[in-house]
Amino acid sequence: MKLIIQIPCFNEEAQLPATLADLPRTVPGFDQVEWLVVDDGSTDRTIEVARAGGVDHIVRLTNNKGLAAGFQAGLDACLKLGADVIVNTDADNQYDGRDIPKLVGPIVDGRADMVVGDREVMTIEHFSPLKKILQRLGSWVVRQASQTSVPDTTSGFRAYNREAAIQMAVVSKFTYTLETIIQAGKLLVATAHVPIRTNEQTRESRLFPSMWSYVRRNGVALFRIYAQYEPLKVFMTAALLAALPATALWIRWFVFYLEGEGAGNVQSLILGAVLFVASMVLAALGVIGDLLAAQRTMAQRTFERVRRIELQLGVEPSHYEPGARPTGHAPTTGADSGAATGKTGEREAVRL
Ligand SMILES: Nc1nc2c(ncn2[C@@H]2O[C@H](COP(=O)(O)OP(=O)(O)O)[C@@H](O)[C@H]2O)c(=O)[nH]1
Ligand SMILES: [Mg+2]
Repeated sequence: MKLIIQIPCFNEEAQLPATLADLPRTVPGFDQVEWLVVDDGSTDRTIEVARAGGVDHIVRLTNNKGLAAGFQAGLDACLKLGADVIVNTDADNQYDGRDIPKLVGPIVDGRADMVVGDREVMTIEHFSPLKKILQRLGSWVVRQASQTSVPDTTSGFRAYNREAAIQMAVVSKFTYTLETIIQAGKLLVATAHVPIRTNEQTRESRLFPSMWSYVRRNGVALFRIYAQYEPLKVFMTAALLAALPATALWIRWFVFYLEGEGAGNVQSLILGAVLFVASMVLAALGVIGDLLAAQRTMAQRTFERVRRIELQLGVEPSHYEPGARPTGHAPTTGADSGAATGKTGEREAVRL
C-alpha cells in the first residue's frame, strides 16, 4: 500500500521547511509513504526548498492556475504514481502532520473512502467570531447540499482513497474544498471526519486577504456550487418568491374589480403580470439547470472511465518532475505496464 502526501504550494519557500519537518515517513497500514509538492507557478525558491526537504515528486505548473487547479493536478499525478491513498495538507503548516495516521485511519479500516480533518473551528483562537459564524453557516449549507455530516467543510486536511480520487472532478476555479464534499455526497464515496490538531497561525491566509473577501468568495462559490448541483431547488424557490407577490397583487386588483374600481387599479394587474413572467422564467431556468445537471453526471462518469483507462495504460502525469530521493523511492505507477524506472525519460509509459 502506498500513501502519497500532496502539498499545494504557491510561493511557500518560508513555510515549507517547517511543514515538511512534521510529515511522517512511515504510517501504519502502508509500506511506502511519499511526498508530492504541486508548485503552482511560484516565483520564489519553493522548488529548491522542496527538493532540499526531501520531497519525492514535484508537479510544476508553468504559471499560477489557482488552488483548485493545483489540487486537481496533484490528485491526478498521485493516482498515476500509484497512490492507494492520497493525503492533502497545506504548505503553511496549518495542520499538524503528526495527525496523518489518524486521518487515514477510517480508510485503512475500510470504513470510508474520503476523510476530512475537523479543526473544531469553534476552538481556534486566531479565527475571528465573524469567521467562525460564516464558517459554520457555510458548512451547514454544504452539509445540506451534500447530505454528509462533515463539520469542517473548508478544511484542507483530507485523505482520499484511490476510488474517491478517481471520481473527483473539480470545476470550480477557486476552491476545491466545498465541491469535493458535495461530489462525494452524490457519488459512490463514503465520507468520514476525524478531529485533528492545528498549529499556531504562521501567516495570514493568501486565499482570503480580508474578511470581506472571505465572505464574498465563499458566498459566491457556495451559491454557484449549490445552483449547479441543486438547480431545481434554487430556481423553483426563487420562482415561488416571485409568484407569491404576483398572486397577492392580482387578488388585490380583483377585489377592486369586483367593487367596480378595476380600471383605477390597473397598476397592480401590470406589476403582478411582470412578477409572474419573472417567476416563469426562473422556473424554466430550474428545468434547464436540472437537465444540465443530468448531463454533467454523465460527463463525470465518462471522465471517471477515461481516467481508469489512462491508469491502466500507464499514462504519465503532466508537468511531472522527480524530486530529491532518486534511489529506492522511484515513482511507480499503478499500471501493469511495468512503467516507471524513476527517470521520466526511461519509462515505458504511454504518452497520449
Ligand atoms: N496551487 C495553489 N496553491 C495555492 C495558491 N494560493 C495558496 N495556495 C496554497 O493553498 C494552501 C492554503 O493557503 P492559505 O494561504 O494558507 O489559505 P487558508 O486555507 O485560508 O489558510 C497553501 O498550501 C498554499 O500554498 C495558488 O494560487 N495555487
Ligand atoms: Mg493557511
